[in-house]
Amino acid sequence: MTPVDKSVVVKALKDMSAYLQLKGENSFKTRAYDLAAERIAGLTEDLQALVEQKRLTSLPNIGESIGAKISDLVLTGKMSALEELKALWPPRIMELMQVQDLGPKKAKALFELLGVGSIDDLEKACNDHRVRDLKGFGQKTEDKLLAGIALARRSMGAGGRKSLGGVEAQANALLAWVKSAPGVIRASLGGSVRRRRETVADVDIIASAADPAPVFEHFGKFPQVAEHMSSGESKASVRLMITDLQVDLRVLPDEDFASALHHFTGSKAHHIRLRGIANDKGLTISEWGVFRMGADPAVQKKGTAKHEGAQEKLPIKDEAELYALLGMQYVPPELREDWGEIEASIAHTLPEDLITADDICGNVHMHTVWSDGKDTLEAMVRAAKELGYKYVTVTEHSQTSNYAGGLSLERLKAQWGEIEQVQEKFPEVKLLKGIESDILEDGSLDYPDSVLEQLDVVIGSIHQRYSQDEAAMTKRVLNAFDNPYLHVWGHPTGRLLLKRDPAPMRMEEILDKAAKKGITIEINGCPDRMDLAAENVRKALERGLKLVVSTDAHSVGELKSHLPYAIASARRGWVRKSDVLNTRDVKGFREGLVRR
Ligand code: DGT
Ligand code: CA
Ligand code: ZN
Repeated sequence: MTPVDKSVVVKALKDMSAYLQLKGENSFKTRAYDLAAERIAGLTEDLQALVEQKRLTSLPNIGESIGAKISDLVLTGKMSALEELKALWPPRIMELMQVQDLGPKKAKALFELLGVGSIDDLEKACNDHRVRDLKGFGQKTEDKLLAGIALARRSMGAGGRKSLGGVEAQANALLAWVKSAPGVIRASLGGSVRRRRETVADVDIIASAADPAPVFEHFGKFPQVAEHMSSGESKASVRLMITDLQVDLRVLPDEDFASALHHFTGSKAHHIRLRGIANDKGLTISEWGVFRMGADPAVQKKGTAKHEGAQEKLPIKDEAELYALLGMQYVPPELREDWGEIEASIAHTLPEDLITADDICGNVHMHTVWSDGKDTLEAMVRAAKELGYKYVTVTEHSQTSNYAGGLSLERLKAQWGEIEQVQEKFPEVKLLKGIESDILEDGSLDYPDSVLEQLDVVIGSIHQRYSQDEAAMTKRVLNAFDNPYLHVWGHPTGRLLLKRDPAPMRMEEILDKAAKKGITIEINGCPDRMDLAAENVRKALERGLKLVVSTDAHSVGELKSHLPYAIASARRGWVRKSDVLNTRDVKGFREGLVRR
């Protein structure tokens, strides 16, 4: 049995809470599931082991009943209680909860009185003015709901995309499952997941085996499969429970694996360009492999069709060979977007030293229990040491972020005492005193200069008043860059993937000023942020700006788990090791932070 990923358990518990709310259960009961979800999310022990050793209920907030449901999911791949609850409602009922001002009570009423079971139904009911006559609704509510629907549609993402961070664990679990299928020789993720786009529509897996049938059979038995959507000779698709993730599996003979992996990694835009280049060299590239076209022009014309007859199929052992055949430098998957990589690859000028996680030697941007982090400073530093970090920057929230436990001046200074103590315990990890200071509405930072001056690392971030227009937001950031103590611009656009758009701002102008002032730009690895986005990272590099690749860790687990998302954005933005300050030793890192 493949272990069920923790994130799936967390989602299942949250769904339990939501469906119980819909049913009208009391808040005491539903809250218990939310608390349990939080507990599992923050778990550092192995969940599978806890279940097998029947130790779940030793955790705070996990009682007998919830514990049994978690065990059910972990051991069988599905949570029967949740599936039973879900069966009582139309499949898309939970969409309604995405609409602002629409809680479980109203959703229930809308379903029971009007048969509304999805956002589409709701929109229709509002447009037909059927909602306003319901008790407790009215015309105003109807208008508000329509506005809320538009917003919800946007936040649910165009075409139901999901965040990379939200699907990756399940995708990897399924990949491991496919690798264990009878006869599988090679298997890999493909598509946008392999290119590490921040949002993905589905998961693509490519595998090789002499006989695909047993592989598909095994694939269909993955414990979390909710629905078999389609299956053919070389492809099968399933939808997974709880996350609703769609996964396509393709199985081919091993000799076709490399070219198929390349094809199904995409992107489409990259491939369209490649096909043109191939054609010029008398080659065709397609999902069936790489072929040399026959001399006969009639055959040449057929090049993009089925490839029989006079065409010679070329053996491709790996993707590097495919690019070499085209006279091109190997293009890493993250770069395959037709964002200039084709030209650079032909000219052999793609960066050879793209940043990797192993290059990072200091952890930048973290929170502890002093603000809204879950773990103590000592626990964070111990974990940082175990992960091999040579230094950490202690950057709590500042006083304006009181909702996130932001530090008053007194508490900031009190923390310096603890930093000294922890430093003595862990001489191997250099602790740098810092802050994540709010950039206030007018662009000023949240502490007086006399305090900022005493800090090793000052990150400035926007946390409130996102609703400013482009002019005001741009001015706010430009003003912040005039502060001589600001080192790093934190999660620059404030976006939350699929939830909140980037704040409107004139990015080029802002980056120009950052370059002039020597501001460092953060690539934030929180999987809900991945901010700055790759396309803007490119713009920062064009201006010679330095970057930090940061975790924004709020717990011990996130010190490790967030880094890959920052690295993904960095690589997609063509970042080299030398562009990133926290690939340097502590001395080099500090020298890179400019005080003006
Ligand atoms: P997604 O799923 O929207 O997040 O993005 P992708 O890139 O994973 O797109 P997907 O799953 O439709 O297809 C995976 C790859 O397969 C894609 O990047 C390129 C290749 N592919 C799929 N359909 C076509 C097609 O019609 N033409 C070409 N040239 N390639 C295709
Ligand atoms: Ca895909
Ligand atoms: Zn922040």
